[in-house]
Amino acid sequence: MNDYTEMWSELGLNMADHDILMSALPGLYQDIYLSQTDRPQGMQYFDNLISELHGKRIQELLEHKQQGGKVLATMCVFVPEEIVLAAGAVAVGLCGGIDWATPEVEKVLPRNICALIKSFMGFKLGKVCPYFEVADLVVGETTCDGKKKSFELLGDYIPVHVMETPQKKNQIDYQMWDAELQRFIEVVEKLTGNKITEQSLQDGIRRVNNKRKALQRLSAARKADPSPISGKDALLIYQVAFYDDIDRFTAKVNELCDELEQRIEQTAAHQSGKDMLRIMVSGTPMAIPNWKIPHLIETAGARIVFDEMCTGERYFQNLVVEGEGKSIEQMVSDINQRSLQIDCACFTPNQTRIDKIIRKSSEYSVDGVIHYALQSCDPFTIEGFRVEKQLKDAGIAVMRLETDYSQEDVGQLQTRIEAFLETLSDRKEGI
Ligand code: BJ8
Repeated sequence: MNDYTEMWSELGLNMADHDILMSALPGLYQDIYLSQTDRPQGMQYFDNLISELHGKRIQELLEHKQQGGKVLATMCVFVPEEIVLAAGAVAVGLCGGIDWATPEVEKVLPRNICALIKSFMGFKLGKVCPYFEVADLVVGETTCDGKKKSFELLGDYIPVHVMETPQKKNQIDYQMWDAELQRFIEVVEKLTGNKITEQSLQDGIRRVNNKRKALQRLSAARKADPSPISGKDALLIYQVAFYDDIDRFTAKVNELCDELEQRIEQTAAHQSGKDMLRIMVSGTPMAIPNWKIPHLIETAGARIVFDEMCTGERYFQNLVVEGEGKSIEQMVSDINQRSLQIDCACFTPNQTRIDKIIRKSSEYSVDGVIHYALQSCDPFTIEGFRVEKQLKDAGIAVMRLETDYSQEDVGQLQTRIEAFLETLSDRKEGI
């Protein structure tokens, strides 16, 4: 492995704590990922990315900055990457999948706030995340109250621009979001010093759509029975999608899909996913390295075939309508239309999400749905009740789990997941 010590030190990371963080990752990755058998060859690229999580990509971002480029850090799929690219900047998603610097965080945030928010705050306060240190601007949003208020605090440590996101799928919120997108163009142009043109926005839309199309292709491959890739591997790809170089990532996902499609054609040649229960996971996004629930599900012998999360289908399910000769206003409206199809629990009402879970359960021949919410995440925890009721009414087996990033409840979760899978097996066998 390359030595990036000097780079991390120049970025001002807390080197002792960063060492502790990075020394935990290889063991965790070995246990959760590399111990899997019959993985597609194409996963090698993504394994390398994880082993270089704070290395090569950070180096690339620094090179981009040396050439005058800017880096914007984001935490939500509402933030339009198309506009960032159109101004010649790069968007990177900030992780928030592990507890960090909790005592420091709890000096500025309440204890019972969701783990994702505490985590990103901890990464900044603890100075262990090079993506935070490389970023010129954090683009926050008002999706949920916890994030909205936390971005105010985060603004004490790094420049933050907060976008007011729609809460309802109606004309008023459409117009409000349109104005927010226009304002975002101004912010990005000012930061980068680059004017967004019709051509550059059209290119940005095309590049992000290509990434989404590759991810849609991956998702389509998982429909096959047996599914040719583990849910954990698919999740990793969805997580990496937020920070890898967009065009290289798209090409690598397409290469992997070539392999998966071949696997599907030659089912007998791979054992991956054979005779396993097929599970959908739905709920709060899972940021790197939050692999706890998928690992428990798949070690219990089931296979996740669909992720109804923002680290999953919500990220790429719809494309921005493309077309030649459009004005910037028309393209912004296209981006807007797509945003209003995201079915985040921050919307009210959000029936389209439940309808989609029911529809996809059938399309992906799912045996059961595990609804996952981070503790203290009001939008997803509350919506979980409705999801459970309507799925049960539709005859779909469902279990709701609430957890955080600690390992303390692993035994309890394992027991519940195994019991749920047992009921699914009995149901399948008609017992
Ligand atoms: S579009 S899901 S990425 S907001 S877990 S911080 S909701 S209290 S992450 Fe999300 Fe955008 Fe929606 Fe997707 Fe708040 Fe819940 Fe915490 Fe959450």
